[in-house]
Amino acid sequence: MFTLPDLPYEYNALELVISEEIMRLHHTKHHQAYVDKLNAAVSQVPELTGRSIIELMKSLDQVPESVRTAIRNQGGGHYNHSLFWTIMTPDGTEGPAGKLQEDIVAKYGSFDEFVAQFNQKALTLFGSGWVWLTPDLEILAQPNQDNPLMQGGEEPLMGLDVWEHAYYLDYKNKRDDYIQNWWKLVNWSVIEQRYGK
Ligand code: MN3
Repeated sequence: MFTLPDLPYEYNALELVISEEIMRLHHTKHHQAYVDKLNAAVSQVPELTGRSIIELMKSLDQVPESVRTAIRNQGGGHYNHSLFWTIMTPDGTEGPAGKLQEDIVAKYGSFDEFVAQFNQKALTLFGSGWVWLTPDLEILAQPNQDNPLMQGGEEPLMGLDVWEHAYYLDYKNKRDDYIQNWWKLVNWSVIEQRYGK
């Protein structure tokens, strides 16, 4: 059985950028619902019992068709949000630093250019979805609850939720403001650790 992970901070801790109301709804309602529906789908197929969420994401093509869409959407929702909570922290952190910083600059020319390209993908993603930074430092926009693991990729370093439920109560239709503000919360120490793995 999959369970809802605790947030690594209080619900009101990100209010610089994201209100307590959004955080509570997002975690206790949206993420909880992905967990519940994922468990319901997995319970229909005994052979899937005991598989980790990463294994499920990486082997969707081997999951029986009867539950494949459910596991893609609900399992994706569970994996994506579990990562999302960890890469934010109340006041953000300085960063990135070290090898991650060097490699981002080598690839994009500057950190600001990297942020600009990431923001552009987040702003222009039509409908609901996520923008990811992959371990080879590609910026990837994917619809719905899809993630790079489903395409044979490795675990992303970080991701930004651009579903309206992530920002609408605070930002209404101004996705651009949410995206720009979100960088204030990014926990680069966690992302650097993920990059080092
Ligand atoms: Mn969400």
